[in-house]
Amino acid sequence: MTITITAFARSPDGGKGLARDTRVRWALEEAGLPYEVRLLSFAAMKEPAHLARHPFGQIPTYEEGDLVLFETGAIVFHIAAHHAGLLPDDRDARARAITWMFAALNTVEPPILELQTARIAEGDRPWTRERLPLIEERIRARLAQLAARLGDAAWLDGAFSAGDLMMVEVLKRLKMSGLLDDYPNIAAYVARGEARPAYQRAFAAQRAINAP
Ligand code: GTB
Repeated sequence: MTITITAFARSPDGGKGLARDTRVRWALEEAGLPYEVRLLSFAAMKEPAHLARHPFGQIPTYEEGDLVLFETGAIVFHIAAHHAGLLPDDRDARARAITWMFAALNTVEPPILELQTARIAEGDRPWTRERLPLIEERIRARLAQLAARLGDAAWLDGAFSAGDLMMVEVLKRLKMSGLLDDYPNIAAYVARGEARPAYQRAFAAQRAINAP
């Protein structure tokens, strides 16, 4: 069955792979699944045809026959649950890998998104100067905890999993901030994820559309 995802017709990041279609492309590449992409302008994302796929008018979405999904956590989990390569077979190891997916989205990503909002959307507000160090401190606290858990392991829990895919996707947004510099094992973890051939294919595919 054909899989179709949606993505920005032109991502504001100019092909740096920061928009969330990259994590879905990466999961599809890890699973060895071909897919098509429907490119959308910002205006088209708010039109009824797309709102029927995504109630919040965002990308990415995922279509497979009659199934339509939104939310990258749900999409990556669906891919991982039905295809080999992203979740272990062992019941307990599988549950732990899923836990890391939730940890990435619910515990690590929120302060990183706050930083982006403060810098970009609220950068000209008078409170931003005082707020930024507070947000950075919350991010550092999470990075320190994650660095302690990761130690010198290659991945978070044994073999590479959808938990690592999601964690690397969330962390890579910090690369430009310099915040990863104090956590060399996390920086190496992100680089390890990005070096995977499946990630490279996903990155190249979005870059082919978005690079200026
Ligand atoms: N929780 C949802 C998920 O995980 O699927 C969040 C989806 C989401 O935020 N989608 C964004 C979107 O559609 C694109 S990824 N935004 C348009 C809108 O809400 O109207 C966020 C994003 C956008 C651009 C960059 N960038 O250029 O650097 C990075 C990340």
